[in-house]
Amino acid sequence: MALCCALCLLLLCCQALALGGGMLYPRESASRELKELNGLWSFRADFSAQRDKGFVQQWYRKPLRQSGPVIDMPVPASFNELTQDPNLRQYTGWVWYEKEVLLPRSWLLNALNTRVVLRVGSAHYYSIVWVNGVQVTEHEGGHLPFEADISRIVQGSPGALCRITIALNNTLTPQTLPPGSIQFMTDESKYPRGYFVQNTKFDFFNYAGIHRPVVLYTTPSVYIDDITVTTAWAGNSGMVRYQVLVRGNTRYSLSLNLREKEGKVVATGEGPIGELKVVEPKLWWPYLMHENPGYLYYLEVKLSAQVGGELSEDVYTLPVGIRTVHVTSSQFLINGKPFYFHGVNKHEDADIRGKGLDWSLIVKDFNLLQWLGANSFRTSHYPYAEEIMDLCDAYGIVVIDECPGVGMKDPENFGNKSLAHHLVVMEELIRRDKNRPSVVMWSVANEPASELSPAANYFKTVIAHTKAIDPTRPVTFVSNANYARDHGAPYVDVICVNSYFSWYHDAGHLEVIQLQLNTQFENWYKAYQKPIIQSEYGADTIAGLHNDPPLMFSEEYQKAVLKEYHSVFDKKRKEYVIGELIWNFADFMTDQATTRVLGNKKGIFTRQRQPKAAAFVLRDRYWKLANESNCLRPTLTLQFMSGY
Ligand code: GCB
Repeated sequence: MALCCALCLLLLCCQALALGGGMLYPRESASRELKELNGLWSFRADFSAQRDKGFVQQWYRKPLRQSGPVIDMPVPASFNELTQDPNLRQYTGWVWYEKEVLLPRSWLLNALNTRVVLRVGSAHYYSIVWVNGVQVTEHEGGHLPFEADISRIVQGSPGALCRITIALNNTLTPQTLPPGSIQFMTDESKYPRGYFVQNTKFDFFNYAGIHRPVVLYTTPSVYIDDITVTTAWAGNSGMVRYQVLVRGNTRYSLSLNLREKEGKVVATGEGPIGELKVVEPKLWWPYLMHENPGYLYYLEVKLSAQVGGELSEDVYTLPVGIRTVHVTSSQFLINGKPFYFHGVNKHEDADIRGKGLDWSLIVKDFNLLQWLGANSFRTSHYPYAEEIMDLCDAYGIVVIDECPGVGMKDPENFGNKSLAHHLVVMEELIRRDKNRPSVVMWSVANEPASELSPAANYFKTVIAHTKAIDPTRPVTFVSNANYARDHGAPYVDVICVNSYFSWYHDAGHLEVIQLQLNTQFENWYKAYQKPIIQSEYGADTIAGLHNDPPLMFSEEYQKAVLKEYHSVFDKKRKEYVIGELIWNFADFMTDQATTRVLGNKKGIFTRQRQPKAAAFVLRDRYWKLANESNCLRPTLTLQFMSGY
């Protein structure tokens, strides 16, 4: 057995991400077991004036039901819209979740060689986690996973009962991502004493709760902590470069098998760093660019080590797509071929569930994307669930992966504290999604106040950091600033621009769209000679509201806006426009405001996923664009190798 030396480990640590560890998606294998903790949890919102009663009374010390009344709360889900209590809908502060779980005896008996890990897919916004009353971790930020090794606590405690308590705070500050602020209303003639509201400058409801699955999983004590792959191809050979990070011991051996979909081994490797050569590789292609999109290989990593005189093995299998991404001054190339983004912007949003993961909604949305002929989306305005990203990899849906840098409108959002946090969020996002073939570009923000002077150094730093962690993907942020005053644009690889002509400007004047859009593109291109994506455009539309000639908010008006934009896209895509992403895929909930009618209505589908007239306009267009590349119509089916 080829034992690796401490030097190799050192080398790997140097090349690993700044967070110094991995965040592999929890998968079962011959060496790993998994227990999902989804379902009903006990829940209490702390309505005390300072929201600190739970800490003062140490609610984590004993079962939550013993410190006061609890209600049932589903996980994953947002807590906001599940009860009839309007105060819980708009609650800001600490809420408490608790779940009691029985652990299998096998997890506790072989303590020397079993790690038990608690992993939260995402919880919004700040989490503190206790197991059996002992704090095991805390994490800042929604939308991204975090975990804690809880072996010592559960293995040392009598019995197999494990009580998990999570305190969660949805308060946003000028330094969080996204930012927000608490405003205290002190005029007692208008507001009760102590009255406050949470203000944000982004256009979606600040749903909170445990939004993604919580799981317990095991690994052996010497384990595969992280895998990083990058891919390339030339002629008829493909290359999968890998790095494996092992923890628990410096003496181990690693063997790797790269399998094709049917299970046949196509390349093998040994050791923590290496290259696997694939003869006649099946490349990962976007949906509608190839008759077999989203082709995935499976990298099976097997670790062997001696633990207590016995052989211990860990096995982890990572899906891998072989593809390349390049940007020129006017094109976006996937596998060397020009790729045109014809897609959507989405939200994780649904009535009742809020931002909680819901498989039925996920499947419906992918079926609608397929129906629409969309080949891509942007994860506006935060990282989406890993389960969604898995389907993008498998279906060939191309993703612009956005971090929660949204609503950064004030100078105080560009200070050192915000910057330091922004860098950590990018590290966490890349750590999670770096191996995904569907992710072709990182977006570090949406519509920040990039004309403010501190934005120059801010975005220079965030983008340089992103590229330093992942040199293989282009980086952008989405701008609505004036092209001549945008201090962040010099650092991006692709210009992404949002505009709402004849909506927020020249309301109702469809006739100015073409001229203004043309000017927008020309200005940006002359200034930067970089390819441009129209990253948002659209119009609010109340389904069922009709007016012809078109008037704002009618289905006819939404169709008309789209058609005006499309005629300019058709000219400019022959030059340097490389994509169009409609705002939005579906209607979604926002804060209450005089411009929002039970939320934002710019969806081409309603919130219940029924098409408005504009959906058919877009469908005709997207299929026309797809047919230009002469490709067959594949059906989106899961290509995962059985068992993964
Ligand atoms: C935008 C924002 C998006 C909003 C949209 C709108 O520019 O990026 O978050 O929802 O406009 O409808 O106003």
